[in-house]
This record gives sequence, structure tokens and C-alpha cells, in this order.
Amino acid sequence: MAAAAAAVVANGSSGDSKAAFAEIYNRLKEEMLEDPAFEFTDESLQWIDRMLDYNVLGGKCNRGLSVIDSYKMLKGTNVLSKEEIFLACTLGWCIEWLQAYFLVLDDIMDNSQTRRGQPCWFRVPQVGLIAVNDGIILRNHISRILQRHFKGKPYYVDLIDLFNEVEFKTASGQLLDLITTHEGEKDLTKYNLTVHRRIVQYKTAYYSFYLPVACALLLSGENLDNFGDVKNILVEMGTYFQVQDDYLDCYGDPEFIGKIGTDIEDYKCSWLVVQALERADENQKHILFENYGKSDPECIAKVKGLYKELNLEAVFHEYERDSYDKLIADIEAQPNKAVQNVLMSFLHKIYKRQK
Ligand code: DMA
Ligand code: MG
Ligand code: MG
Ligand code: MG
Repeated sequence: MAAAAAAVVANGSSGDSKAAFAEIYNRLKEEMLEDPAFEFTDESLQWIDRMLDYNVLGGKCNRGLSVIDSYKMLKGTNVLSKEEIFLACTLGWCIEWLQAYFLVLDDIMDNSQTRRGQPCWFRVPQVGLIAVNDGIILRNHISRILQRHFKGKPYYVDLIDLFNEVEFKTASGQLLDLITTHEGEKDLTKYNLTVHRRIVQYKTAYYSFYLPVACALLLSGENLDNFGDVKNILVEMGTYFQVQDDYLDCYGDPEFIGKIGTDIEDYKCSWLVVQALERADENQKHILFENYGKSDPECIAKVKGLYKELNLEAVFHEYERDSYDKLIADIEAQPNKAVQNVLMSFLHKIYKRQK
């Protein structure tokens, strides 16, 4: 492994990329506030300014930072031109904008209370369902940023196609997540690992894992058709990441993860309920059927009690180890060293994460 790449793998995002990344947000925001296609009023200017800071900032920025980190590893150097840094960070911010767009709408649909340690955007007084239109604005900003900074690049069309494709996959995953939950009578017997896997691959893995690396590959002049294996590994990693999210929904500390779990009351096809169903005897299944999907705190406590009885924490830790081992084996089988570094760095950012 090249020394420079090793340093990045060992430390996660280098401090340099973090500082460069943060700085570029302000420039992109200013451009959105000066967009000549719209005659802003003082009120609309203030609204967008506040809406962007509230929803685009405040996360871990793992997805966004991964673009520049991956790009450095693919090039095998930490030394990039100003232009390269700007383009990589801009694509990273487009992913953060995409994430903000999905989260604003996800929180409405999941009836959530908090996100990133503050009330969900639609819960803010005077926002309410204006949040739906803010989601659409966030999505439109991505196209406008891409047009402004990438139109004319040889990979511009591929970039647009990529964002469209990934958005479609994510929205379709959200659809599955939502209709599995609400379709017809509440019926836990249709929840199983196959159903769960399909939901999480689509709703989370493509945009969170494949997209940042695909952006870095396009920036490096690569053809995405040649990276099918890499895509599969990233989708596997994304699946593991969403299982962690399902686990943290129940076992994470809301203070620390910045959000209060809603999966039990929302009747979600969560990894935990699927594991519980696989292990429960008739009696325990009865408890689940009676209490899952109700917002009464007593019902939630009964479900959590059953998870404890079935030792799901240990089941999760075993799953976590197995997934890690499998991913490591797949990554090591990758012929390209630079690609290996990119994948390893991603995996180490999320392995045993607490938030
Ligand atoms: C997240 O699913 C998927 C998208 C596309 C936002 P989720 O509802 O489990 O996410 P969270 O737990 O962050 O609300
Ligand atoms: Mg949610
Ligand atoms: Mg959701
Ligand atoms: Mg969740």
C-alpha cells in the first residue's frame, strides 16, 4: 500500500479534506442564494439560507467526505490541484444535499421527532408541510450545482444519469419500506430477511455507499460499467450499515445518535423484528403480534423486553462480525489495490459504529 494511501486508510478522512470540504459549503450555498433563474425576495432568501443550514449541515458528512478521500486513493496521492479538490468536494456536497432531501421527507413519512439532535425540519414551527417543497428544492439544487460546475466535462451526462439512477433506486426502496409497513392488514408473517434485504439495499445502500465511490470514479475518468464487483461490495456494505441503523433505532442512545427511534411503533420491517420472528416460539410470537406497531409505551416496552429475552443484542454482534469478515474477504479478492484501499477505508469508517 502506498504510504499516503495508508495514512488516509488509518485515519479515516484526513483533516485537510475536512477543512476543504467545510469551506466549499459556503460557496455552494451562496451560489444557490444568487441563482439568477429566480428573483429572490428577502423572505425567500432567508428561508433557503436557514433551510440549508438546518438540513444539509449537522450530520457526520461521511458520504460527502468519502468522495474526496476515495478520489485521493484512486489517484494514489494526497496532493490534488485546487480544481480537483473543489470538484470532489462539490460532488460530496451534492450527496449531502441528496441525503438532506431524503431525510426531510423520511422524517415526515416516519413521523419522527428528532434528527441530528434537533427537531425534524417539519416539526419546526412555521415549517410544517412546507418541508415537502423544501425537499423538492433540495433535490433541484443538486441539478443546479452539477450544471454550474460540471457542464462541459466529458463525464457530465454520466454524472446526471448516476444521480438520477440512484435517486430512483432510493425512492423505490422508500416505497417498499412504506408499503410493506402499511399495506392492508398488519401482518408480521410477511416479514423475513429477504423482504428486509430488498428494502435496505434500495433505500440506503446505493445512495450511501455506491454513489460516493461512483462519483470519485467518474471524476477519475473511469467508466462505471467496469466496476460491477465494486458496486456489489458497496451494496453489501450498505446493507450492513442499514442493519446497524435498525439496531441503533432500538439500542442507540438518542442523545448520541441525535434521533429517537420509531421503528417499533411504525411497524417497520426492521432487522430486529425479523430476527425476533425467526427465533420466537408461539407464545413469544403472540406477544409480538399483539404489541408491534403500537405507539403505547407499554407495548413498545413489551417488544423491547422480548428482544432482550431473545438475546438480539448478541445476535447482532455476531452478525456484525460475520459481515465484517465476509466484506474483508471480498475486498481482499479485488485485483486493484487503489480500489481495495477505497473499500477498506469505507468499511473501517462504519465497523462497530455507535452513531
Ligand atoms: C433511511 O431509513 C432511508 C432513507 C432513504 C432516508 P430510516 O427511516 O431507517 O432512516 P432513519 O433511521 O435515519 O430515519
Ligand atoms: Mg426514518
Ligand atoms: Mg424511513
Ligand atoms: Mg432507521
